[in-house]
Amino acid sequence: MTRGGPPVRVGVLASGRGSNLQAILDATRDPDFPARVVVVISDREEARALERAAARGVPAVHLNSKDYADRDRYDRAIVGVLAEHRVDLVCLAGFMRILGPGLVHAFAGRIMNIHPALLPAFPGLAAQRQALEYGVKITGATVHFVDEGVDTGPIILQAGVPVRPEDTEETLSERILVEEHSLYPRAIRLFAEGRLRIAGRRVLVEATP
Ligand code: DQB
Ligand code: GRF
Repeated sequence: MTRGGPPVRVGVLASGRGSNLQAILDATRDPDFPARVVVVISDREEARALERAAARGVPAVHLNSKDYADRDRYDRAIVGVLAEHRVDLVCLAGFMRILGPGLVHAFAGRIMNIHPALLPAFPGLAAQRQALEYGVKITGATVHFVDEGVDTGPIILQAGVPVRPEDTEETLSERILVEEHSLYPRAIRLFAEGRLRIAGRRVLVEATP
């Protein structure tokens, strides 16, 4: 099938392992996928995510927050790199720094994050451990738009994952990660197809035109 318009240009922000980045890169190998990763930015020089980007010939940029006087200046450096690469959509994939209002507004409605729980349950850090400690029977993964709060933005897609009695944080995280890897590319595709509409707290998924 031929597609409408040029591919959406995605910038990925990642701090660590980069398995979600890898899932996105793998999805974009399909020439029919309507988006391309054009830059990967990390706050950590040793992030595996930067190696994964470089291995695919995608520009990999390390921005050290210690080189900037405050959060706003650091965020402005991120915006600069995103703008330089003409990024349309920003995807946080294990990015461990909170985005300040300047960055959020510069890309309003065009920043996504993936969280390893069914939001609004278990926001913040160590969501899988929080779910185990609470004793829920079902947790999961959420892709949401990013707003000025932490893990509070409008929800795009969710997938449920059972908690097993024998689970540890590691086994549960692994089961959730499988869902994350299919969820994130689906959300990016919907965005790139122009099918996501934010209506207050709700994200409406429109039919294929
Ligand atoms: C995260 C949720 C929480 C943290 C990091 C990532 C966290 O508490 N880190 C320690 C503090 C680091 C710092 O001070 O920078 N999930 N930005 C906005 N909204 C979000 C989500 C994540 C990252 C940045 C969001 C985010 O929902 N504005 C990923
Ligand atoms: C994932 O569990 C994601 O939900 C969370 O951070 C982790 C990142 O893993 N935001 P990876 O770096 O994509 O492998």
